[in-house]
Amino acid sequence: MTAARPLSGLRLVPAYLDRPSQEALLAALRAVFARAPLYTPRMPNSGKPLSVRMTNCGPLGWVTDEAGYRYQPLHPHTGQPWPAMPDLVINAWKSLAGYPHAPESCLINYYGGAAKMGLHQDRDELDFEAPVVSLSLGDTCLFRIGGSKRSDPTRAMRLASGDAVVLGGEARLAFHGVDRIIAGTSTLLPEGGRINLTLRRVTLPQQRSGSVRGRAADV
Ligand SMILES: O=C(O)CCC(=O)C(=O)O
Repeated sequence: MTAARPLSGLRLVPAYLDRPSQEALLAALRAVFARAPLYTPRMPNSGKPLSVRMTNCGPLGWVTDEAGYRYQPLHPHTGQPWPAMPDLVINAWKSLAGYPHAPESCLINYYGGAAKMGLHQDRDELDFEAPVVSLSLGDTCLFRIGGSKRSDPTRAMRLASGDAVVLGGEARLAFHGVDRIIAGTSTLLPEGGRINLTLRRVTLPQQRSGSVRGRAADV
């Protein structure tokens, strides 16, 4: 088996958030969930439900359903704008992204004990100069990352509560996913499971539009 080679632009920051910051972020996210409830997203075309539940905060939210992957300003079930990003989220982007413009989307995934996410690339954004910044809360997961081709060798990393990951440079278009959640590894979420936040710039800095169709959905 070929070993995965190191990826430039992949940065793991263990314990980026200490426990009090994790608790503060969780409280802010509970307020987001009250206004923009977690829902079950569906796969393009087939409509098959994903195993994660999702919501968003920030001006644009990433959604998927039978019509495809896309960013949009409204929650698909409530029809309301996504709530603002909590300050802790914006501060994480400022300190980790190394990118001069604000994030436009914070996708929030909730993984119950059996949830996972298949290998995929994040390519529904127009600006690949901006990294994707990820924050993890709750149970540890086994995160898998490979290269820019689906067939590239992959490696697994454990992401624990409070860890941050930056996918920039060569790693920006790396295939990645979540193999599984390791139950009972954190006491942060009383209900168990894991919350992951991914912060993204969606548009090119000089432009902004109401809805950005995903490249994957456009081909
Ligand atoms: O949960 C994670 O760590 C990864 C999430 C992810 O890949 C995504 O939302 O695109």
